[in-house]
Amino acid sequence: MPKEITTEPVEQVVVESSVVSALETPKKYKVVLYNDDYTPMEFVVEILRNIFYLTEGNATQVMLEIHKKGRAVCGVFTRDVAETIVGLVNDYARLNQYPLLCVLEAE
Ligand code: TYC
Repeated sequence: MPKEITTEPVEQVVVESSVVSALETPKKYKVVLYNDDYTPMEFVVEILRNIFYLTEGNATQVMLEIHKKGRAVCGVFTRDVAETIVGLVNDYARLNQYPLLCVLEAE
């Protein structure tokens, strides 16, 4: 005699709105570099290669975009990563006595 198949009622899942928001995709932040008249082009390329991990070609393109247009988005990251990058860039620029400015912007 085959066992009778019974369907268990599906447990209702109640998710509070605070839990839902915790599960949403984390916000992203743009990391932007600004042009100035004193920071050497090679220094900006070095930063774009060593901190943003751009290739030499891409780093040169982005540096020239900043030089010509005044600013450029160099990458998009989660908040923690963006804050860390901004700190590294500004600290390294100041250590070398250049006014290079790096900021983050919410997407
Ligand atoms: N304008 C700078 C120069 O001519 C080069 C430069 C590029 C500076 C990008 C900052 O974010 C920058 N030496």
